[in-house]
Amino acid sequence: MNKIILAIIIMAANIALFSNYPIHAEGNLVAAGGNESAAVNFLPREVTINVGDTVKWYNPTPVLEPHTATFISESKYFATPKAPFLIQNVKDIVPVNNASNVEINIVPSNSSDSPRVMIGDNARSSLPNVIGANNETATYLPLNSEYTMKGDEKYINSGWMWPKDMIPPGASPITTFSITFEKEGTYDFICVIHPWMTNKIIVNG
Ligand SMILES: [Cu+2]
Repeated sequence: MNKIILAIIIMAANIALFSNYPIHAEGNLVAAGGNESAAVNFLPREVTINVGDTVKWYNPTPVLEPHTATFISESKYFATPKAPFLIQNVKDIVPVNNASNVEINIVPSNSSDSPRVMIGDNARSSLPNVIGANNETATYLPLNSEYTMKGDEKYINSGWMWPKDMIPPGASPITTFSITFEKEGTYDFICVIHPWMTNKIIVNG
């Protein structure tokens, strides 16, 4: 079985603070040709495989920035990194680590029953999950999942993949995601944190 490894590359040009980092290229990775000024991208830019092959994503960037590999069938399945949640039956919300520079964002709501809204992490963005063809709710996958794609899913998300050995405190320790493709076709995917990161997998029968 063929295993393709896809990397997420941050090019040096647009990131002044980290301007000395080189392009990573390991194993069968190839650096993107053409426009090398793209700030953040998947590499290689396009992947052609056969039914039964597996593609594995990881994040080789030297900066503390997560990325996702996310397949979205309709725009309504786009998952923002953060979302507003009504606070119901919760008295106090305090940071676990008071030494950190963090504070929960609470804003007024329009609901008289739940007068407060908390801005919090959206698990549909940050954790591996799938919405199947006949579902509206998500099935959460193990961290660093190896998922077999049927091809008709509404939504498939890797969760936030961090650079290996650079997982920040409190974040889910996700560094990889794999998909085995069972059906031929062309599958576009994006990073939900940086939606301009786009790429495609072409699966031949
Ligand atoms: Cu990204």
